[in-house]
Amino acid sequence: MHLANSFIKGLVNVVSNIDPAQFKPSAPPPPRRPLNFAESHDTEEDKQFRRVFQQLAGDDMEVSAAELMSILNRIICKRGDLKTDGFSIESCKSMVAVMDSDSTGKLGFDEFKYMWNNIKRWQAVYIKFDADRSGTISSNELPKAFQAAGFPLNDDLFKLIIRRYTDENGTMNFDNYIGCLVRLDAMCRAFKTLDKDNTGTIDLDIKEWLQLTMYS
Ligand SMILES: [Ca+2]
Ligand SMILES: [Ca+2]
Ligand SMILES: [Ca+2]
Repeated sequence: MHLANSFIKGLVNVVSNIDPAQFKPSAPPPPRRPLNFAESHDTEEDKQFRRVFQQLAGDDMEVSAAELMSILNRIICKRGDLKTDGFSIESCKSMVAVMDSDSTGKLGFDEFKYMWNNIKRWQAVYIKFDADRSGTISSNELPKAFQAAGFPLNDDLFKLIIRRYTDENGTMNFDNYIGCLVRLDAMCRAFKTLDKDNTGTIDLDIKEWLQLTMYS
C-alpha cells in the first residue's frame, strides 16, 4: 500500500490548497460505464486519480463502506486542524448508500470521484469557517459554512441539522460534517431527479418513499 499512501499525501496537499471561493456545484455523476472506455479522454489529473482509485478500490474496482472508512480515517489522522473521532462504519455505509446511483452496493469510479471532489471542497470550507480555529464547527459557525458549501438553508433546517449532527454542546466535528453534507447533497439531487416537471414538488407513493429513505 506504499503507492496508495504517497498518493494520499499528494491528495492531502491538494486539499489544503483549495480556495473555497472557487466553489461551483458540479454535475452529478454520469451513468456508469466500463472503466477502460473513458481512459482515452482523460487528462493527466484524471489518469492520476484513476490510478489512486484502482489502489483504493482493490480487485473488484469498487469502494465498499469498509474501504471508504479506512481511506477517510487514514487521511484525517494526519490533520490536526480537523477534529474528529473517526468515521464510523455506519456513517460510511450511509455515504455509500446515498451515493450508490447504480445500486451495486459500493462506489464505482464515477460515484467515488464525484463524492471525493465534494469532500475536498467541503474540507476547505470547514477550515475557512472554523473561525475560532477549534477544529470543529460550532452552531454559530454552521450556517455560514453550509452556505459556502452550497446549501443556503432556512433557520428551521439549520436547527434540525444541529439537533441531528452535533454533540450536546452544539459542536459538529469533521466526520459528522462530511456525513451530513454528503447526505444533504444526495437528497437534493434525488429530489431534483424526481421533480421531473420542475415544479418544486414531488409525488411519491409509500414504496417509492421507502426506497428513498431506507437505503440512505
Ligand atoms: Ca473494493
Ligand atoms: Ca455503485
Ligand atoms: Ca470552531
